[in-house]
This record gives sequence, C-alpha cells and structure tokens, in this order.
Amino acid sequence: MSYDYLRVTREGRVGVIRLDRPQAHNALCNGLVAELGRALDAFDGDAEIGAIVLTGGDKVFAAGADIGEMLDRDMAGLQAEDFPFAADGGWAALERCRTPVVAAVAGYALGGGCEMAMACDLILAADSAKFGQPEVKIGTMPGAGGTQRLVRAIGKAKAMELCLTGRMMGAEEAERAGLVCRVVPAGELETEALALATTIAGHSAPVVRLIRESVNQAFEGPLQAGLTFERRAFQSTFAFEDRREGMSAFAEKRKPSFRHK
Ligand code: CO8
Repeated sequence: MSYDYLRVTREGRVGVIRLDRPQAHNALCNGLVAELGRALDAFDGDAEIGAIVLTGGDKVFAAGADIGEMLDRDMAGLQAEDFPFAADGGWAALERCRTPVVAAVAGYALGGGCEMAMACDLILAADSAKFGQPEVKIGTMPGAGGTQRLVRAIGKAKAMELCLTGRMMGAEEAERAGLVCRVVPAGELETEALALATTIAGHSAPVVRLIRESVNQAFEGPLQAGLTFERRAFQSTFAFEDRREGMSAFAEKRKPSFRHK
C-alpha cells in the first residue's frame, strides 16, 4: 500500500505509523485521516502484528484538524458525513482498532492531534510534548473526544481549563495529570515506544485483548459493570493454552512460549 501522508513500517511484531505531512505541521486533512484508517485496518487484521506505534515528527505530533480544509465547510455537510467520522471511515478505524496502539508524542499534539493521541491505548511522551485543545481560540470546540476523554484522563478541573482557555500543557504536567504513561528524553522516544510496543506484542494476543477491553471498561463505564466484566474476562483466560503455558513456565523457571501471538 502506498501513502501520501504517512510512513508505514514494521519492526518485528510492531507496526509503526508515522504521520508525515511536515509542511502543514501534520494537520489532519481528510486524506491523511483516510490513509491512517487504511494503515490501522491493515495492521489490525495482520496476525503477525501485536502492537502499533502511532507517531509524528520531532517537533509536531499533529497540530489538529486541517483548518484550511474546514474553513468553508457548513454544518449540514459535517452532520451528513458525521465528521470526523467521515465517509472514508479513517477516524472510526482508530476507534475500533483492537490491536493496542501506543501514541508516541513529541512536540505539539493539539486539537484533533491531542484527541487522536487520546484515542490510542496509551501515550508515551517526549519531554518536548505539548498537549492542548486550542479550538476555542478559532471559534470552535473539540469534536473527536477532547471534552470527553480529557475529562476522564485528567479530571474536570484541568480539562475544563484547557478546553476553555486553549492553554497548552507540557509533558511533565501531562504526566502528573495522568494523561501520559511516561515521559522520556526526546531523542529516546522512538526506541522507548518500540520497546514498549514490543513488550506488549510479545504477550499472548487473546490475553492482551481481554486486558485492553477490561481497562477500557473502567474508563468508559460504571464500576460494578467493570468489575463483572473483568471477572468474566479473567475466568475466560483459563480457556487459553497460553494461560497454562504462562503459569507452567513460571513454575518451571523458564520463559513462556505463547502460542497465540
Ligand atoms: N491546519 C492547517 N494548517 C496548519 C495547522 C492546522 N491545524 N497548524 C499549522 N498549520 C500550518 C500553518 O498554516 C503553516 O503553514 P504555512 O507555512 O503554509 O503558513 C505551517 O503549518 C506551520 O505553522 P506555523 O507557522 O503556525 O508554525 P508555528 O511553529 O509558529 O506554530 C502551532 C505551531 C502552535 C502548532 C500553530 O501552527 C498552531 O497554533 N496551529 C493550529 C492549532 C489549532 O488550532 N489546532 C486545532 C484545529 S481545530 C481541531 O483540531 C478540531 C478537532 C475536531 C476533530 C478533528 C478530527 C480530524
């Protein structure tokens, strides 16, 4: 598959997608989002891929939706295609992707860029990362999860401040607030993101799927429903050979060799 706005590679069992539209600070034009959907779907359907890294450039992860493209849009048109769940389905592909996606963020992750990182399963940040929802400054508002995922990730107080003022939050603050799992020196972001994704991809894929869905239950739903979901998911790992292999390997003091990767 060839791409105009992405660079797509693979490192062992990790699929790497790099947003590559540097002249527009990786603004998320429709073409880019459509390509992202294709790349994600391809990796998600590939049994040889156990995790995905989504990253951008050194200075910008993504500066949000493409403002030029949006300038002359009208409400009826956006509503008809349910933008950003556009007809080409790019954004929806990110929402439905079941392979864990690590967002590796250096520089600006703003507006739709911040929302894109938050739609991933976890965010690893370079110390240069800056997160924000500046839509209010251009007369609009977050439209792809900014007012929802940000609140769940960092709480109402800080999310409200960021969305109402457009202020950017640096990497250290983002880690303290719980938006990112870790901050690493900018020069080590790629290596660390690959290491993180490789660790995930080395585990049993069906178990990883259940853990991911269980954590998302906590993020999305009420506690009792989440606890029940988790118990059932835990119990169902006992249907996998990989569960027996993992525990046997521990007892025999050797590394497990998981069958379902
Ligand atoms: N859209 C289009 N072009 C952009 C965007 C953007 N979001 N951001 C930057 N660019 C372009 C600039 O126009 C400029 O192009 P040119 O060189 O041709 O003039 C080039 O990228 C470099 O930008 P700057 O000169 O502004 O670079 P600076 O380093 O001075 O500033 C900033 C970097 C701070 C990132 C600045 O560019 C900026 O503030 N960008 C806009 C950020 C923003 O407002 N984002 C929110 C957009 S709205 C949104 O995301 C709604 C989300 C709804 C869901 C979307 C799903 C896809």
